[in-house]
Amino acid sequence: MRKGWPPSSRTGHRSSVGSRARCQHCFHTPLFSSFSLAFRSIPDMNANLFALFESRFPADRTACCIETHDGLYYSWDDLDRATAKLANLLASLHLPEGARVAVQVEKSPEALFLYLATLRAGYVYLPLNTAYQEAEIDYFVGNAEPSVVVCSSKNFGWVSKVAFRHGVNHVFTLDDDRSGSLLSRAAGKPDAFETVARQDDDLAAILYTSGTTGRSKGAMLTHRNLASNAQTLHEFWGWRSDDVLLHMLPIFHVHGLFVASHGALLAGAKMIWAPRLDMAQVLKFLPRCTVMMGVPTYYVRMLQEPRFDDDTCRRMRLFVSGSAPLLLETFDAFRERTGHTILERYGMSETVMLVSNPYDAALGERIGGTVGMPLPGVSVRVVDGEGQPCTPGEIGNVEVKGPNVFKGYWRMPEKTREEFTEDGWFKTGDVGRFGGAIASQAGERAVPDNYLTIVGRSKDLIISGGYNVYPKEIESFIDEMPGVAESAVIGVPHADFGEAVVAVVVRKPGADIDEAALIGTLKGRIANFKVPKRVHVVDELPRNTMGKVQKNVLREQFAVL
Ligand code: MCA
Ligand code: AMP
Repeated sequence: MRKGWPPSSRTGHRSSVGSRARCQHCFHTPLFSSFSLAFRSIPDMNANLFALFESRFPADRTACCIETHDGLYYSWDDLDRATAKLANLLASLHLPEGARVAVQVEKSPEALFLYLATLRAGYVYLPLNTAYQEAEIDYFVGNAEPSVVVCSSKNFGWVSKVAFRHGVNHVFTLDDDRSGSLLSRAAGKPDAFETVARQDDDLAAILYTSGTTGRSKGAMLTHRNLASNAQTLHEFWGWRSDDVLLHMLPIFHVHGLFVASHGALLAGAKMIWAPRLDMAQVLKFLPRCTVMMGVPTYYVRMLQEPRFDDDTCRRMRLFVSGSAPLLLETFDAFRERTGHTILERYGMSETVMLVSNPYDAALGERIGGTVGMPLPGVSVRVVDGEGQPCTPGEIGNVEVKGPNVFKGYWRMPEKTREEFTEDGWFKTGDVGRFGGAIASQAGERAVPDNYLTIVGRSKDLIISGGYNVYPKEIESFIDEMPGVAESAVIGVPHADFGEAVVAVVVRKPGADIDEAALIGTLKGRIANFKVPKRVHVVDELPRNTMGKVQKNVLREQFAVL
């Protein structure tokens, strides 16, 4: 393994951060020992999430914090200095209070450092899916009005145009090979930085979640939301300093950026960092790991790999699944193959994690098909259409309250009000029940009354491979296409992605609609995971007496891809 922090750095060698033809690891200037003494006292009074992480850095800062799939090694010292340099760069830009830093880059340790540096400098992080294309980025930048945009060099041409059009003054590049203008500019900055003081209620991040109607909404998450959830999960999932996390998730969503990374950072545990789900790397790295997190597709694909077995998992203590429903058959097959019981949990961009199956057997067993019990400090209820609590076994709307629940939608006070009840519960849009029974191959089994089962969604949402797709957004793109009278977008079962996006299109009289051409056009306009895998052309859409499209009828009719 190549040492991320070259010995020359210890003798005070300085280099320009991020240049390609240099030493393996780029952030190094002399140690500031007095600085470490000064900032250690901050966590007591500073609600900045980064201050919490700092307070948990291991005593041995030379220990490995991140090992990459291609053999790089980053110590906790490296993380400290890299984030300090980047925070100093951000601070030198004299951004306004609460400035947003919008980031659409490939996964790399430096991308994680940029997130942490944004927190450290007191600004607000806005991660963007790498699959988003120009129309999508244009909306996010226009809506969030970031002060800084960071993109990969291959996209600089179009992203910078979008950013400048919206008045952004600072556009940097960051690539997954430690190159780009962001690191070059940070290279000359000091590698010490006093973490900016933040209040509990100050914004730490904005995560865009697509809307059932209209455009995406930015969920505003505070330092308290993230810190409280990270601490709760730390306890509830029994994180340890000798854990090794296999991190294969993308880092532009709650699951990979917050749940997985925060867990390791708070525990002072090591991460093995891979850019994406890759079976060869699972087989190579998992035997050295103790924790892994994934969306259900990860577990489906692991089971498809014949060489994946109990020996691959010999050091593992915890597999976590979430972001989409884990099929009971996957849960059972995984246990049978590996002897490990996947822990399924349930979360949202607006609430981070709210419910989880237990890690500690004293609290109960992990029950497949359920998402477990409300996390400590989080209140969850299931209510009927009138807002009255449902009895155990009765299905209703899931609502949540707690320190994890977001502050509201960015610049959408009306939408925020609609999504909360008068007494302050957030309406998740998910439908579920406490208790009741789960049907399994072995017959029905009773579920304890404090376990939640998600049975559906009141919101019109498709979750494909862990990514959310809102039909309305895709329908509006299709409806604008020549020859299209109207469309309905549905999710159908998919063995790999859980659900797949399918479009049902009504053609205008005399028009000819070609499935491949329609898909091709969409691929140029929206993120690939949102593009329908199939398009069916019909004469009319089924409607109920109120004139509403009966998507359940379409889901049945076009269930087979
Ligand atoms: C890729 N494709 C997809 C998806 N991913 N299509 C539908 N749904 C997807 N999720 C497209 C590709 O662009 C390609 O299209 C084709 O499908 C095959 O790609 P493939 O190589 O098989 O895909 P992959 O690169 O292996 O990616 C699949 C994946 C990935 C590993 C499941 O999507 C992934 O990492 N998903 C994780 C999402 C995630 O982190 N969600 C957390 C959200 P073409 O052939 O046309 O080029 S956070 C959240 O939901 C909450 C808060 C929570 O509770 O965690
Ligand atoms: P997001 O908008 O990306 O935050 O996605 C949140 C949604 O993902 C939730 O409202 C649920 O519909 C879904 N979700 C997350 N975890 C689970 C799970 N374990 N089971 C079922 N649905 C889930």
